[in-house]
Amino acid sequence: MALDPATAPWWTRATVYQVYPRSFGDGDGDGVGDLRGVLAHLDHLEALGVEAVWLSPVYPSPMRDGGYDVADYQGVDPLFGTLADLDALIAALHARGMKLILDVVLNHTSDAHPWFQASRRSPDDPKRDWYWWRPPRPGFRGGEPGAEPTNWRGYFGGPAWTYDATADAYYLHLFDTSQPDLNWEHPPVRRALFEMLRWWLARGVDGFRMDVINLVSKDLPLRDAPDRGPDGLGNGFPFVESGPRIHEFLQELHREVLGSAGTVLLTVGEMLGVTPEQAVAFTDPERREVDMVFTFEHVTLDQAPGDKFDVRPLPLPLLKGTLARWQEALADRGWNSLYLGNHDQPRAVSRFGDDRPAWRERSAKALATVLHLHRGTPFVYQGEELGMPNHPFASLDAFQDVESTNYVRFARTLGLSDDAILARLNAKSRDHARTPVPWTAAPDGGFGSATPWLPLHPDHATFAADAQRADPHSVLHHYRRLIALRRALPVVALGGFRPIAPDHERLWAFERRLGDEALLVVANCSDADLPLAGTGVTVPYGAELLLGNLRPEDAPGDRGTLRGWEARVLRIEAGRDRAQGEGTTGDEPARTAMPLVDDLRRTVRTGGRRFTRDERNER
Ligand code: TEU
Repeated sequence: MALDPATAPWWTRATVYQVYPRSFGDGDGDGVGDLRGVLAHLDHLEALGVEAVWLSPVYPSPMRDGGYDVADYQGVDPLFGTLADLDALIAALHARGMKLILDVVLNHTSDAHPWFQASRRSPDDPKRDWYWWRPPRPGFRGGEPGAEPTNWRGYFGGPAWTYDATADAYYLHLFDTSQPDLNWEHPPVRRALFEMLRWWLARGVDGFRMDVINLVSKDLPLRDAPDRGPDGLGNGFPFVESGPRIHEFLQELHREVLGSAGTVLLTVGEMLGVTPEQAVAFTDPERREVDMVFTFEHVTLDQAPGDKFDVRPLPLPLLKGTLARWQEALADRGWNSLYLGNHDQPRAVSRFGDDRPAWRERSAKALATVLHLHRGTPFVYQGEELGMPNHPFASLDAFQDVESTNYVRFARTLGLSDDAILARLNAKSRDHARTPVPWTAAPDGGFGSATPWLPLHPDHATFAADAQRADPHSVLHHYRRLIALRRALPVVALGGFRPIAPDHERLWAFERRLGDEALLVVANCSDADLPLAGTGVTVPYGAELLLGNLRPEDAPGDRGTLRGWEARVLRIEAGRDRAQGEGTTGDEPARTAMPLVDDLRRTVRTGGRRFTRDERNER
């Protein structure tokens, strides 16, 4: 897309930080993070340089699914504080030049929501059609095994239908039994949701992260899936992912809601099973749907089909090739989001890097370097900027997440031993992302509660935020530099992307180019030295190191060799890069730890218009 740095929306050069409030900071010492805990750490976010905060749900909720089971869309659960606290957070973020992206769950509510309570009461209730009610399968009685109206499996395992005795009917829930799906076919549902979204805009939120938004259009009539898995259930996902009316619904939402905002919002739709080609249609600005989508493709590569906990090795060419395909598909129209972790995924450094003590810090920086030098809007998940690893859970009863506890039951029916199940959950449970953020080395990690709802990492002192703040070579400062680089350099935000050496098993390399500005990014995704000669990477004479990830005390490789998990961002001068032979390493400094990005005025000498902080889009 020929995006002009002068007019491109603010989010093309912004980085978004995700706060999962249960685990960020505990303001009242009850063991669960809250809004006052978020307010207490705004210095951290401002120093990091993120432009927006995506806040996971804080609505009143029975908390069967961490608050993604919403009982009231227009309030705050007492566990997290009050609506006044949320208003205060919005105001405090704005005062610091940051924005708030609200997480909205529009596909389903909690079964405790008054809409569902009314709906289940009787077939004549005005809210009856707000959800998906169906009679038992013909020939079966309600509640009998096999009586479900379709054979679908839910995303958390088990049948996607539950019999409700009060209603004397089944309701559809693609997630937990306590999360009934809303019926978007029924116009009053959409009207109510859109009115609610306008209410939040009027309260000052700057955008929406839309939970599983591409599930809201179901392929009708609801019917059985052809296949059946070992649990006897069928795969109904193809009937609900990006269904027939999804584009119509999103365009209606855009028309009815987003147009009423006074500023340029950020909207990101979380989309299951979406292809890059579909993503173009969702994010092409001319179609007015969403600004970007969260794809799951790159976070489902390390698993057996249909079972995220059945972990498979992930060859580097598959991972980088997947990201490269998304870069290419959305190069001319649409926009990518970029992420390696969130509250549903294991910790990025444990999954894609190397979390052994010798490599944790450097591999976390290498992964961040690679991701943040792609084209798109990066999302940093809380703790990722500290290089937080997975939690070493010791037993199955230590897990709290509904997806994990359901999986324990399912895996036992497959005959897996408890040890095998524990190994799977220790690789993939959503709880890894949900342990408290360590702010200090104190026993409570500075989180604010003696006994937090999930335990602190036993090694939390080694990656606590305060020590990293004091250490210019920490993972934290590396993230800060990456975020600053995107904001300063149009080639990072908007430049074209070209993969290099796509089949190399250890080297992640690519080029970015905008006009006569070009960057070369190289990262060694292994713990062994990696000579560049023969890899296809050409580092031209005059290449200038913008950012590396070694510490000053680390032994540097020679110019043509990357040390274990070393990553470099090099600026190459226009016209020089193609002229040199392979393996040339030119003037590139051997020592790569210098944080040159700290003084961009010095390092960015030639051409290339720079972004300035004031370039906000107002409409
Ligand atoms: O996630 C969508 C979703 O499908 C994830 O649950 C994902 O499939 C799974 O975690 C990967 O194993 C969203 C929210 O991010 C998640 O927290 C909610 O549980 C879910 O929707 C239901 O609202």
